[in-house]
Amino acid sequence: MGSVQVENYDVLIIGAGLSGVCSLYHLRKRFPTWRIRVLEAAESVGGTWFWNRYPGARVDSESLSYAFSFDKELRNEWHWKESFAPQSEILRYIERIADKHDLSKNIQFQTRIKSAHWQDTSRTWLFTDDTGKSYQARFFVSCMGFLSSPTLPVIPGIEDFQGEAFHTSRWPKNFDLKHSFANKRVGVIGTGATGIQTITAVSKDPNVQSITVFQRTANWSAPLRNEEISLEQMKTHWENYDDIFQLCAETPGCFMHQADPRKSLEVSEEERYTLWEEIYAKPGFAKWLGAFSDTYTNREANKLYSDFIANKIRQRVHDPKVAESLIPKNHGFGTRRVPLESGYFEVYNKPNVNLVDLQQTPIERITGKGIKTSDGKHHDLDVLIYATGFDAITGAFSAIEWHAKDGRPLVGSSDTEQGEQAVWVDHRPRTYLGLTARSMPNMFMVLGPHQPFGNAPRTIEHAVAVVSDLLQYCKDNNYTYVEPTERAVEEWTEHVVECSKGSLSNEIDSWMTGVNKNIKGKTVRSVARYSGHAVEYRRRCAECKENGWKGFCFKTDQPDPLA
Ligand code: NA7
Repeated sequence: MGSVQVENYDVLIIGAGLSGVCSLYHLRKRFPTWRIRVLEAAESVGGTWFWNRYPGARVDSESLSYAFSFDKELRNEWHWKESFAPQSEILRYIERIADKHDLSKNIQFQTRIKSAHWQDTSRTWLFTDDTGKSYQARFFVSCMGFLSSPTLPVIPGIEDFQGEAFHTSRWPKNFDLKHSFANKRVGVIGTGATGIQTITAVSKDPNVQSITVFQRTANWSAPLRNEEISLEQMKTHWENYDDIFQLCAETPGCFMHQADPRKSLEVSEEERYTLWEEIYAKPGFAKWLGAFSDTYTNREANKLYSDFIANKIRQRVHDPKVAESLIPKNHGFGTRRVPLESGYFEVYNKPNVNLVDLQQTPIERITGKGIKTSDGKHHDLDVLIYATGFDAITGAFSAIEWHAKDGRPLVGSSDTEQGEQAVWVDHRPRTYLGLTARSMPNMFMVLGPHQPFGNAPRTIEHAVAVVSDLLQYCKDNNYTYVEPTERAVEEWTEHVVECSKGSLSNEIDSWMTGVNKNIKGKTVRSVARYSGHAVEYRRRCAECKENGWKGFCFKTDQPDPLA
C-alpha cells in the first residue's frame, strides 16, 4: 500500500440505519476485544429514516412492532405517540438507541464507500471511500439497506427544469411544509408508497396553489387508520410487548397480521364480504395480509377482492373518470407492496389537484417551466418532486466498485465480457441464506437480497443473530475465511425461486420483482427477495447452524493480517 494510511478493523459495517445500529450493538457486545467500525454516508444514524424526510413519511408497520427487542428498558419507557409513527419519531427512537449505548463512538459519519477489494493473501477486504481513505477489515457486514439508492426517472429534458426539483429521499432541509409550498404549483411524479404519502401531505397545505400528479401506474392503496396512543394505552402495551413480538415471530412477514386460513371461494359471498369489511376497517396491513389465504395465489380470488377494494375507491372519488384512472387495471390488489394512506383518494376531490394519467398522455419531456405531455399540454410547475423510488435490493451494492475473489465484479451486465463474470449477473442475486454470496468471502448481509424483508426490525434482529453466531464460530475455530459453497448457493437460490412460484406478485413488475425501468439492465423480472414464510426461513438458518454451518467452507491457519 506504499505510504497510504490504512485503518484496520476486525469487522467493518457499512450503514448506520436500523441494520447497522443493531449489528453494531450486538457485535460489540459479543466481541468486546474486536475493533469494530461502522461507516455511514449520512451525518447521523437512521438510514431510511434519516434520508426519507418528505412530508407524510411514516411507517406502515405498527409502531409497537417496530421497536428493537434487545433494549427492554427503553422498550418499556418509549411512548409511541401514534400507532403508525411518523419519520421524525422513528428517527428519534434510533438516535436514542445510539445515544444510550454510546454507539456513535464506533461510527464514522459522512463516509461513502466507493470501492472494495478482496485481498486473498491477507484474507481481508480493503475499502476505499470517496476521499481516497482506506479501511481494511477481516469481516464485513453490509447494512446498506434495500431501498437506499434513489433513482430519478429517465425523461428527456430532466436537467432543464428551472424550478426546485428533488427526489423524495433527498428532501431539502430548508423545504418545509408550512412555508415552502405557498403559492407554488407543485408536480409529483410517482404514485408508490412514497408518492401517496407525499401527495396527501402536500395537498393538506392550505397555501399550495396546485398539485399535478403524474401517474404512470395506478397503485392499490387502502386506509392506514392511524391513531394516537395515550400514555394509559401505552402502559398496557408495555406489559404486552412480549406477546406482540411473539405474534410477529409467527407470521410470514413478521407483521402483526395473519391471513384468514379459509379460501375465498370456499365461503359464501356473505362470509367473504364480512371478512373483507372487517379487515378493511382495521388499522395497518390487516386489509392486505389478513385476507383469505388464497388471495394472492388464486387469480379469481384476487379479482374478487380487487373488485371490492376498487368499489371502495369509487365511493371516495367524486369524479368517476378520475376514480377509474386511480384504480389499477393491470395488477391485482396486494400483488405489489400495498401503500397505506390517510385520505389519499379524497385528495383528488380538491379543486387544486389534477391527475395526469400517463397511460393516456405520457410525458414527452420536462421543460424549464414544467412538463409537456403527449396531448401537447404544458403543465406549468414551480416545484417538481420525484417520488420515483429506488434501485431496490441490489442498488446499494451496484453503487460500489467491487473486486470480489478472483477480481470478479459483484454486479455486472451480461452484455459485457467482464460483466458476464459478475457474481450477480444482470442484477440477479445468488446467495446462501440471503446472508452470504459466492466469491464474497467474509461478507455478511443484513437485509440483503433473498432475505424476507417484511417488518424490518424483526427481520434485522434475526439476521444479526445469525451473522453474530457465524462470526462466533469463526472466532472459536480460528477461521479467517468463510464462504458459501457453490452448491449451497445453487440450492438456496433454487429454493428462493421455488418459494416464489404460484405467487401472483411474481407476475408483476415492481421493485420486489427486481424491475426498475429507470435502471439499465433492470427490465427483466427476477426473484430478489425471500417470499417464503419467515418461520421457514429461520428454520433453515437454524438447521444450517445445527449442522456445523453446513454449506459454508472455512479456512484457517492464516496469520492475523492486522496484528
Ligand atoms: P416505488 O414503489 O418504486 O414507486 C415509484 C413510483 O414512481 C411508481 O409509481 C413508478 O411508476 C413511478 N415512476 C418511476 N419512474 C417513472 C417515470 N420515468 N415516469 C413516471 N413515473 C415513474 O417507490 P416508493 O419510493 O414509492 O416506495 C418504495 C418502497 O419504500 C415502498 O414500497 C415501501 O416499502 C417503502 P411505475 O409503477 O414504475 O409505473
